[in-house]
Amino acid sequence: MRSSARPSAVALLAAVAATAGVLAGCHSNTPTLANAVTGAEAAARVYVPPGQKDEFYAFFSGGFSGQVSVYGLPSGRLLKVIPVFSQDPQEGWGYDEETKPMLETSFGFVPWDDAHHPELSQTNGVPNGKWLFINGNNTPRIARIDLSQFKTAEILQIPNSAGNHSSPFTTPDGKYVVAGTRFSVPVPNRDTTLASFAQSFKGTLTFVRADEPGKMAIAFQILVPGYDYDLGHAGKGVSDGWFFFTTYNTEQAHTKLEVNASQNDKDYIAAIDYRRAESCVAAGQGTSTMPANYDHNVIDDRSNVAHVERKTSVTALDPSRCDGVMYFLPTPKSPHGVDVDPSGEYIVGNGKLSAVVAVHSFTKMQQAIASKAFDKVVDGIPVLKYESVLAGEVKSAGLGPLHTEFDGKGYAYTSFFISSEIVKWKLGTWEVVDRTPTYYAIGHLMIPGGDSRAPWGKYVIALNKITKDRYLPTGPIMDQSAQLYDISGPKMQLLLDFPTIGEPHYAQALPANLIHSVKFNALTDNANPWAVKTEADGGISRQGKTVHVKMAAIRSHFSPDNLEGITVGDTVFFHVTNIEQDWDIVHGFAVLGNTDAAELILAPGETRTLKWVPRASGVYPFYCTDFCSALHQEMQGYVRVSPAGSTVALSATIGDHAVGGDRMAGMHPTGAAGAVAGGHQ
Ligand code: K7E
Ligand code: CUA
Repeated sequence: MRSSARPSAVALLAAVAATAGVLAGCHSNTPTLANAVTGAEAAARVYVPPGQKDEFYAFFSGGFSGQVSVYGLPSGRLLKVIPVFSQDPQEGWGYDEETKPMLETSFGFVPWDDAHHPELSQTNGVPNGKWLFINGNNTPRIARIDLSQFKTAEILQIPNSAGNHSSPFTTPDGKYVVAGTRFSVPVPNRDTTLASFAQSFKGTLTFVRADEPGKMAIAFQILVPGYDYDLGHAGKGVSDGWFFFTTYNTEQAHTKLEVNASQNDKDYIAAIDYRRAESCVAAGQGTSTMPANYDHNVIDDRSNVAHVERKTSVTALDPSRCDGVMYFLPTPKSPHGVDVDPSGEYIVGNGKLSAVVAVHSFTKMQQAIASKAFDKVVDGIPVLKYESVLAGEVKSAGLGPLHTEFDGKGYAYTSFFISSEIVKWKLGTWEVVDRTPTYYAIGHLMIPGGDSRAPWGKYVIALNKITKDRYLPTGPIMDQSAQLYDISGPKMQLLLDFPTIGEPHYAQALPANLIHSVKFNALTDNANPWAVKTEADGGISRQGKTVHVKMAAIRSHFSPDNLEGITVGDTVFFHVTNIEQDWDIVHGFAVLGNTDAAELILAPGETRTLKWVPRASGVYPFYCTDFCSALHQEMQGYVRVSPAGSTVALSATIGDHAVGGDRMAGMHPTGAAGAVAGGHQ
C-alpha cells in the first residue's frame, strides 16, 4: 500500500512541472537574449574552411545502432562510423570470416546491441587517445576500439549481468573499466519466480582489467544488493582508488517500476574502495569462484583474424565479508548520472526525480566512515548519514537532472531532461550562474575531457532525444540531434545543430593531435594465413567440398579473375588481400546472389574472407565495390559453377596464364587458418 501513502513519480513530476509552468518534455523554450549570438558570428566560430581540419575528435555512441560515430568539432562533420556491436554492410563487419567471431557470445551470435557510453582510455586521469571503450547494454559486453585504426579490436562479455548500463567507465590509471548491471537477476541465473526478487536477485559490479590490448579480463565481480545500478564514475585526485555507482529501485520492485521504484525519498550512490577489493581478492577474503559462461573475442593484430575464447568462471567478492570495501551514500531521488569533479572532491548525484542536485564531499565521506556516522546497515553494507556526506545542494536548478560535466574552471554543467536545458553552476557555492535551453529533451551532455582530471572546456554538446521541427522532416522518425554551445565565456552560446546516428546517449572528445591514425597496414606484417603478398601468390584449391580461393586486389584487377571447377554443393571461401601500400586506396569484393555474407571492404595491406555457397549452376560475376581508380568498373571477374558431380577441372587464371598453378594443390594451411575458413560455416 506504499503507493497510496506517497505520490507516484509521475504525479510528482506532473506537479513539479505544473508549478514550474512547463510541460513534461517541454518544447517551447526560446533562447534568452543574454546567450544569443548572431548567425554570422556563430557560423564563423564553427566554420572549418575546406581543406582544414577540426580541432577535436568526438566519439558519439550510436545507441540502438550499436555503433560509434566519429565527428569533427566544432564543424559537426561526420568523419566515420565505426562498427562495433552490429553487423555493418559498409565495412563487411560481422559478415566476413575474420570478424564474425567478434559478435559471438555465450548466447550465440548476437549481431546487434545498444551502445551508450564511449569512454576514452586515460593516463593520469586524462584521455590519452589510445583506445575507446563502449558498453553493449542489452547483451552485456564491453568493446575496445583501437584509435590508431578506428577499428573494434576486442569485445569482452560480462556474465551475471543484464543491461550493462553503468559501463565502461575507466579508472584514472586505465587499469580497470567497470560494468555495473542495470537489471538485477538471479546469480547464477536460473529459473526462479519473479516474486522472489528481493530474496534471490542480485546485482554485480564488475571490474575489468583493461590496460593491455587484447587482454581484457574480469578481475572480480562484487555481489551487491538487488537494485538497479545505473551509472558510474571513478574517483580521481583526492578520491583516487574509489568508484561510485548510482542505484535506483532500492525498493526492489520487479513490476511497474515507474511507480514502485520511485517510492523512496533517497536511493544510494554506492562507493567502492577498489584497492580494498583488490586486497581482499588477493587474500581470498570474502571471495568465491563462481561458474560463469562468457566469451572474450580478440582480433589478432597481425593476422586480422578474430578468435573467441570461452571463459568459465569469475572471482566473486561478497562485500559484507570484506570490511570497508563498500558504503552507500543516500542520494535523492532515483539518481541517474554520478559525476566526479576534476579535483575528485565532489561527487555529483543527478536525481532524476529530485528538485535538487545533491553533491557529496569525498572528505566528509572519509570522516563519516571514520566516525561511523551510519544510518543503518543493508546486507552488511553501511549506509552513511546524508547530512554527514553532503557538500551542498544545487537548488531550483531545473527539472529532471541527468548528467553533469565539468569545464576545469570551477564550473559544472548539468543536463535537465524535463525542463530541456543545460544549467551551469559553481562548484563550492552551488549557485546557478547560467542556463540555456536545448532542443529538445537533453540526455547526456559532453565537454571534451569533461569527466576527466583536465577538461578542455571550450564547448559543451547537448545530446538530445527529440529533434522534431529543427530540420527538414523525414517522416515520423527523425534522427537524434546534437547541439554545440561555446562555453569559453561566462554565458553558454548556441552555435550549431547537427544530426546524429542512432541515439547518442553519450559522447567523448579530445584534441585531434592526441590521436595517431595509421595510413595503411604493412603487407610484410600481414600474418593472415590466406594472405597473398604478390599477384602470383593467388590460386584455388579444394579440400573435399570446400574450395579456397586466394586472390590479390590491386588497381584495377583481381588476380586470379577467372575461376572454374566449382560445383553446386561446394562452399567457397574467397580470401582477398588488398596488396596496395598507399593511404586510403581501398578495394571491395562482392559476388552475385551471395546469401552468406555481405561484401568485403579491404584496407590497404589487409586480408579478408568472404563465404559463398552457390545454390545453382551458372556463371557468377564478382567485382570491386569501392570506386578505386579510373578503371574501377573494369575491376571484375567470373566464377563458373557446374552441376554437382561435374568433372570440370579446378582452375584460377588471369589473362592467358594460371595463377598459383600446382603450388596450390594440396595447399593446407595450419593454425589460425582453420579458424578462418572453418569457424563459422
Ligand atoms: Cu543517461 Cu544510457 Cu548514460 Cu542515455 S544514459 S541519456
Ligand atoms: Cu578496386 Cu574498385
